[in-house]
Amino acid sequence: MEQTLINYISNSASDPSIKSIANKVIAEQRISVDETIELYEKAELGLLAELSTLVCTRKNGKNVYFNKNFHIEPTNICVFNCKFCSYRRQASDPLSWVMSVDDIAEAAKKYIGKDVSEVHITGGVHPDWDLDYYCLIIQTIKKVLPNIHVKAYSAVELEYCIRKAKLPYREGIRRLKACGLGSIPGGGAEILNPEVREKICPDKASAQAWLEIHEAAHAEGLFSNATMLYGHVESYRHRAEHMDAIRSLQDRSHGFNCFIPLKFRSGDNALSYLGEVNLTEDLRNFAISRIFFDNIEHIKAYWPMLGRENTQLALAFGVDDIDGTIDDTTKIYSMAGAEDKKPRMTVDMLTGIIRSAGRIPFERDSLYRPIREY
Ligand code: V47
Ligand code: SF4
Repeated sequence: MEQTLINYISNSASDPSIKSIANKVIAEQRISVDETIELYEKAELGLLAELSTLVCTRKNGKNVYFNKNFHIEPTNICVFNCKFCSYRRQASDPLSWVMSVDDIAEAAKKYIGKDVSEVHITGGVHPDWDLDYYCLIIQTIKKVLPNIHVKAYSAVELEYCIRKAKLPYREGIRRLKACGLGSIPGGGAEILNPEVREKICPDKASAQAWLEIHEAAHAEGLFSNATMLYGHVESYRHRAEHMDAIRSLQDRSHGFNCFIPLKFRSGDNALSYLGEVNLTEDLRNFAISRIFFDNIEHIKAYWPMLGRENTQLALAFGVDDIDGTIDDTTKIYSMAGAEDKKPRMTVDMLTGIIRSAGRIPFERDSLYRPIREY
């Protein structure tokens, strides 16, 4: 594999600086922010496929991971007003919802006796909720499904409820962990740059707060994910610096399980006029993130957002994780214009996508421990 790649590079017409970056990747050396921008601007798509597959194979062999999960989105009422959000509603809007503790228990009861290992909980930031309520949601689910792994609350939800409780981040996270919190999803990162946040999500947790929350979680022994919302007003430098902030934190804390590029979907939000980037840009972005993160083991393509066929294509651009079955339990992307209005995949569908891309399907748990090869 590596010899083929070296031949490919020496025969290709890539410009000299791209060749030298490629040689660094082959030699397992870290690439810089400026080199990352060069890849975004100039690298050929085929070269990015080869390099990202090399990095992916070194880390994960031919394995592609998925899990058996469902989502609970407890409310779409939110104190914040992100311009890319198609999901948030005012309390007076008929399309708003709020789940009571009983509703949460009912949602969890549907999974009693079913083969699921994870619940992913995230949603709007409700003005009346506090840390105790966030704890109660987790306790309610754990009472119904004692063995389920609870991956819950973006850093935005955590920052809000812990600040409201006037606690240090670590103490707030300790309390949630004591109630059964198992890990933290990657949402709310968007682009970790103050000027970009001012344009797309001016009022919610700052870039610094997002990083501090994840650092606090890692210090408390919880793993987490990191996302990047791309394809709106950001530049390639913003993307590279965003990834650099996450890579630097990972050097210190070692708590990120995976990196998840999220394509901005333009349906029905205040940034709809921007449109969407094309598939080539998505694939380039997956590949470059795989090449960039020498210290994060997994790159996830989130299929409800990207679509099933494009998710399969992404497996040739550094992706080794396609999230899970979801079971029609998320609205964030269907409300933002994703084609799949009922996001649900059976294990047969997930493993079929992986196998027909020439890879090995592996069910994992939420901490990426392999459960079973299919
Ligand atoms: O932070 C919101 C994104 C995120 C839009 O950790 C949008 O395993 C595109 O973080 N177009 C929340 N994206 C979801 C999230 C997530 C999803 C799947 C898996 C994991 C994980 C985490 O959704 C938000 C924001 O970046 N988002 N609106 C939109 N119009
Ligand atoms: Fe609220 Fe999240 Fe939507 Fe922002 S993206 S408005 S924080 S629900």
